[in-house]
Amino acid sequence: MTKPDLLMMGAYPDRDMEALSSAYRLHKRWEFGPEELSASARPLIRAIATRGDLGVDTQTLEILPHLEIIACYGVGVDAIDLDTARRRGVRVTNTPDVLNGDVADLAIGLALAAMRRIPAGDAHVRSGDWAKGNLALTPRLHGKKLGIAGLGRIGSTVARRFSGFDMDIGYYGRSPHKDVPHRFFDDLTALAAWADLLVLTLPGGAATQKIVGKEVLQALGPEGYLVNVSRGTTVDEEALLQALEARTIAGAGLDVFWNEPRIDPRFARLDNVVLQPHLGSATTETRRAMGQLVRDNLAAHFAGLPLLTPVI
Ligand code: 8YV
Repeated sequence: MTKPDLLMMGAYPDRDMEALSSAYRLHKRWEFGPEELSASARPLIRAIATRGDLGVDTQTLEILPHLEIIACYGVGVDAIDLDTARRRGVRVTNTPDVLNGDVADLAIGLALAAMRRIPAGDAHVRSGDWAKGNLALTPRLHGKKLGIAGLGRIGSTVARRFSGFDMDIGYYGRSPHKDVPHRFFDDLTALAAWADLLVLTLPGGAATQKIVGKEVLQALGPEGYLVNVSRGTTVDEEALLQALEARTIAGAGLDVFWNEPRIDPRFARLDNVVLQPHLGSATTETRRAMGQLVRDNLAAHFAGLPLLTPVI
């Protein structure tokens, strides 16, 4: 059987590249721009493999007349033009659940690092400044009020992780979840005003764009901390930078930004923010599971079997 033609929007780990190249005829986008996809290759492409940070734009969708499926290496599909895919009858899959634990772990790490100032403590020891004196005391994390914006799969895992910190937990979402012992807020500003620590686990996309702006940050207040492990687009970044510079909020732990990886240089000049390069799911175990799920969804599609994790 001839190998189906697969357009890869970005590289995957070697393990996945080897497995995919044995089952598909690969067209690697990073070796040419979309407009350069040869006229002869375009009608051959039946599938796309992409990543959460890359997605698939409308122009690419429109030049592939026989596209059947897009498999996303990531849970977030906000960078994929789902409306055009749906209109074209193109299926889309993602990699949910396999990364919940790692993203939640990083949320804990960013909260502790920002509130207990772990990077500053590490630098204080490495520089030898410890011999000159101790760092200032910090606020504690345990026993404080945790607000979670978006109690989905990742948000629920975050709640479970933090429940070991004896924290009151409240959450914001479109509607309350049944059988959840946490306090529901239908207003994000009200949640921020109540919380000491606000963790963002919202999906990206137009519906949540800049949902955390000046008002929410002012409500979080000068002793409040923000952790973002969702998408940079959920935050009005100018408002956040001003809030950090002016100490309108106490600090933040950020794994996602606008314009990754070339983020606003003002972040690097701040000592009350901990920065990570979008590492939420970046563990060997999780990336291996994500790659396997991408391959299993593609294999199911070409075998005419039900998709494992369909989005549309
Ligand atoms: C990326 C993510 O997919 O799952 C997501 O939505 O953002 C990440 O897991 C990953 O960084 C690979 O690009």
